[in-house]
Amino acid sequence: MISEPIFEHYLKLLMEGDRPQCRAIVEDLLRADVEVKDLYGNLFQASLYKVGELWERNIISVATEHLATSITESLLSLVYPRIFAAHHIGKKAVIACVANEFHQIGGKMVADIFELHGWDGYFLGANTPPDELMGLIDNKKPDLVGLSLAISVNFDNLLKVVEMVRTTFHDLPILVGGQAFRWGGADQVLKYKEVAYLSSLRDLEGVIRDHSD
Ligand code: B12
Repeated sequence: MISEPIFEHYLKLLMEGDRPQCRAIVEDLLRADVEVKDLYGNLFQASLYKVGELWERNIISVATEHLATSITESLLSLVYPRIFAAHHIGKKAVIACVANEFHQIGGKMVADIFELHGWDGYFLGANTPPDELMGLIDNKKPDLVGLSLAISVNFDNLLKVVEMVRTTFHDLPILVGGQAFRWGGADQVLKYKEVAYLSSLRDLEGVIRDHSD
């Protein structure tokens, strides 16, 4: 578990833009065998949510938020040795952020969690054009698709891509997630067959296990 003092210390360093010290904290946690979902959820996600709050209240600048984001993105790579060590089981997931969605860290975390469970996690990144996503699904033939949505303005883009995937790949399971759902709206996608909304990496692990046989 990540203690309150470690979190507070990390957050302070993150907002100061001190990447080496942030990195040292993460390396210590990894050496102490922190669970990746704990590191992602309770350190990276929680600190970025805090940064977002302070940015929204004009307590920190856009530059400070951008720096914190880029440090966090670079620290995700510290987990790669664990990801690469995972035994692969021949399952595939394609994860993408919907069109006009530039918040990509959450989707990247989701792809990493699939990898840790032995899946090939193909992460397409921010702002994925729906046609490109369809082409990749056709090419990779995944067992599951994940779609990430952080801002409510992009809800129609999510519905459009869910509709496209459902029409062409009738039974392919679709997972949707991201903080846009904090303000509701999941019911709009749940009316489609084989679509599930997940609010946490813990729930995601349960679903991955269910689809891993
Ligand atoms: C960094 C950041 C940006 C960066 C993103 C860069 C990048 N490389 O990703 C940039 C600068 C691009 C950006 C832009 C904007 N942003 Co911004 N941003 C943030 C910030 C500070 C952090 C985002 C983040 O990475 N969070 C951490 C991740 C790990 O959390 P997460 O995305 O929720 O993901 C987790 C879960 O939701 C879930 N999940 C996510 N996707 C999926 C998918 C599946 C399938 C599953 C199962 C689960 C899942 O798993 C993840 C791990 O637990 C947030 C603050 C916040 N609360 O997050 C604001 C925030 C999201 N942004 C906000 C806004 C308003 C904007 C802009 C509109 C600002 C502007 N005026 O230009 C633009 C919109 C750009 C666009 N079209 O997308 C608002 C959104 C408010 C709202 N109600 O919609 C927030 C909340 C800030 C705020 N408090 O006001 N932003």
